[in-house]
Amino acid sequence: MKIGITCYPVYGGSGVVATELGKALAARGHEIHFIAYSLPFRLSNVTGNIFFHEVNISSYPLFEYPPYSLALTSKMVDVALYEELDLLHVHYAIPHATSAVLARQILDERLKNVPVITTLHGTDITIVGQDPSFRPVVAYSINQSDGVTAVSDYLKNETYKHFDIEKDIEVIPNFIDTESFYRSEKDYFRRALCPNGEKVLIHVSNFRPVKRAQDVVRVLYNLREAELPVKLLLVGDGPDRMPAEHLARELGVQEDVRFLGKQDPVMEILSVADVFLMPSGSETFGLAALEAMACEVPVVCSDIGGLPELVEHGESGFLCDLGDIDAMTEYTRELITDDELHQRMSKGARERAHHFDVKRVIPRYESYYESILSTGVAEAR
Ligand code: GMT
Repeated sequence: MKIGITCYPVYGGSGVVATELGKALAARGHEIHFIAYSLPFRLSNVTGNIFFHEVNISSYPLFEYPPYSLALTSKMVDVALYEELDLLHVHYAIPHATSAVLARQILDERLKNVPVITTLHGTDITIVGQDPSFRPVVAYSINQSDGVTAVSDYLKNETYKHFDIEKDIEVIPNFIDTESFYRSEKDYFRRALCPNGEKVLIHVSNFRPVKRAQDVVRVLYNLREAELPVKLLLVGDGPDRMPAEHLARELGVQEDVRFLGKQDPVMEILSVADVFLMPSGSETFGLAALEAMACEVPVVCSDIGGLPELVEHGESGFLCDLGDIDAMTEYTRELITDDELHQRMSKGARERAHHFDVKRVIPRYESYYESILSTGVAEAR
């Protein structure tokens, strides 16, 4: 198949999923055309059957807000026609689904039939999409897509709950390549970070308020108050990084917290960690947690959103009530003080990650593409 993929090319879960999906599909012989405003950050080399088409937006004195969605639509039309795409698969509804639906209408006029598949990822439904400035257009674009997928049952249900949706939504979870994403020996790094054999907690996110990064600092503080030897690594960057830094200083634990900024890939850093903390207020799947689990790091997270579909309480991690920092502290304490429990749950985390292996999930996308192409939805439009 010749597939056009559009995503946000920057640091973020939907971009990672879209890029890894494109790479995996290309490895299975499909021709993949990424259409985005810059090279997706996990797509370092564009070779063989992977192509990249950059969306350029012309500036014009009238444009205080340059119309990116329209430039994207035009690029989709161009690529679909000249590369003879079979379908467009867009990740994150805003504005990608809308641009794709419009592109398909333009292509219809030119007698080129290109179905649109939209994958819903998270805040496009749970937060941003519900803003009145986007809501009607999000609902319309989902309903007008030929196929719709969501990354968890939770997200599927939220979409039906908050929008008037007539379409069937197929759940296809996030995935990981467990053959290339695994815990590796990084003893020298660990010794440098923890010269006195401290345990390592880790949090990886884009530091938006929804990630509640400050809760992680509070967990570390509680553990240090209990005189447990522990360090915290914070990976990523965003609006809540500075407040988290300030909080660490205010609580006097700044010496035990390392802010590493944006890092990719995170496999090597995850390989020195003992516990992954994810206190998010909303999380449709939790790809960062899955990456940690593939590296044998048990997860202590909020019992919200799609996280219970990923983390099995007591097996691969612990689920806590949202904002319950004491519970998060207690479960983390158990994991860093009970070696037997930690070993069992590290193994459980890796086993759970296998359940979401790329080899299991990519064929589900392929079958879904085939079903959309074969139902002739596009012809019937
Ligand atoms: O909101 C983010 O953190 C980024 C967002 C995205 O769409 O880029 O991530 C969402 O999609 C990921 C991939 O499907 C999921 O694993 C994340 O759970 C989800 N984030 C949220 O729901 C907050």
